[in-house]
Formats: sequence, C-alpha cells, structure tokens
Amino acid sequence: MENRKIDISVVIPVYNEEKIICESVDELHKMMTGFGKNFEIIISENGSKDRTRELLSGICAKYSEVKYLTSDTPDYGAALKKGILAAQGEIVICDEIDLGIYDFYRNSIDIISGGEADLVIGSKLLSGAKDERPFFRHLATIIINFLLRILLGFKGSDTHGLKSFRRERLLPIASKCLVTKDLFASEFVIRAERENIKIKEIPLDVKEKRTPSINLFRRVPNVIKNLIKLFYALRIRG
Ligand SMILES: Nc1nc2c(ncn2[C@@H]2O[C@H](COP(=O)(O)OP(=O)(O)O)[C@@H](O)[C@H]2O)c(=O)[nH]1
Ligand SMILES: [Mg+2]
Repeated sequence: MENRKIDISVVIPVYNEEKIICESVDELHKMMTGFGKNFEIIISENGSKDRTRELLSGICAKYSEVKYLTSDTPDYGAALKKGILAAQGEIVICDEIDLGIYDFYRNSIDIISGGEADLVIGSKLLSGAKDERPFFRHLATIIINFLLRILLGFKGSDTHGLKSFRRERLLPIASKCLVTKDLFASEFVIRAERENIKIKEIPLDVKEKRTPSINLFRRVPNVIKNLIKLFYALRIRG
C-alpha cells in the first residue's frame, strides 16, 4: 500500500452529507476497485455540523484507499483546492458526493491517457448533455457561464462540471488560484485556457442523488462577491 504509484485520485469536497456519504463512498470504492488501477479517494470536508466527520472516520478505517481532510470553515472551493494539492495520482478526477458519474470517469481517463487532452471537463450545457437538476439551477449555470464569457473571455460552456486532469500539468494552475467558494472551479478552468492547456469538454448527464443543502438564492451574494474577486484576479493581476 505505501509507496505504490497511484494512477487515479478522486477528489470530492463534502459538507453536511451525513445522509449519503456512506453509501456514496461505498459505491465509488466498489466502482474504482473494478477499474483495476491503483487509486485513492480524497474526501475534503470543511465546516460540517452534522455527523459527516464521524462517519468519515469510520469510512477511512474501513478502506485504506480513502483519506479525508478536514477544517472548520465551510468553503467548497478551498476544499477542492486542498484536495487537489494533496492528491498523488497521475490523473485527478474531481467529483461531487451527490453525483458520481462514472461514465465520465471512464471517458475522461481514456481521453487523457490517449493524449487527446490534459484537462477534460464534463459540461452540463454542451450539446448531448442532460441536466436533470431543477430549472433554476440549470438557469444559474447558464447565467454564470454567460458572465464568465463576457467578463473574462471564457471560451468553454461550463466551468463547474466534473473534471479530470493530468496532475503534473494542472497542479501549478491549481496552486495559482486565488478565489475560493463557488468560483474556484471557474478560475481553475479559465487559467488553464489561458495557459494553453489542452482541454476537451464532454457532455454530462447530471442527476443529483439529493437536493442541495444550500438554497440557490442564498448563494447569490457570495457568487457576486467572488465574481468580482475573480475579475480582479484574472483581469487586473492576470
Ligand atoms: N467541503 C465543502 N464541500 C461542499 C461545500 N458546499 C458544498 N459542498 C460539496 O460540494 C458538492 C456539491 O454540492 P451541492 O450542495 O450539491 O451543490 P451544487 O454544486 O449546486 O450541486 C457536494 O459534494 C457537497 O457536499 C462546502 O462549503 N465545503
Ligand atoms: Mg449537487
């Protein structure tokens, strides 16, 4: 187990997920074992107030491939970045605990291994995608994407979908990102575009296992604040 080369790291930020954490990690662990590659699963938790942490300790005791990181302030982007920086795998896959879209894992690993791209993004807006989330969440994705395109020249169709990437190529980019919360993923993808990383978007079929814990409209002030920060980080400081 120690010192073995890790082929794939799966990084998942989690927050107050006591209802689905155990079954989701069990399912993911089983699926990854079936792949026949060396893997690790990094659960990056912060700020949970429910039994998530306690359950994670039990999960890590059960599976040697599962690790968890924890800290006190809830922050999706900070958790994702921390997980990416801790990952050891040749390929890193960023997923969410309520998704687990394994077709994306398989397709993106093939694309990266075949040298077609170093970063693969699962898009909810690309032709062929299926977004089964509630209408207002789909609309929010369209609006954020539109703003990123007009304000920051983003060329793709979605910065928030699942991602897979070759770690050695993308690690310097993750390290440079300044913005946290919901827009870390946007900064990461836009910086990758600007640094001419080979990117390929593939359509995603998104169906959540539960409704999100944080109300969409309560996220708006933070998104606006971080959009301004992102604009400053990418337009002014480059
Ligand atoms: N560490 C961490 N994870 C979070 C936070 N908020 C959401 N997540 C995780 O991010 C993923 C997506 O969250 P979700 O509530 O479904 O929001 P969505 O992105 O709008 O679908 C899930 O794995 C959540 O547990 C947070 O503040 N901190
Ligand atoms: Mg979700």
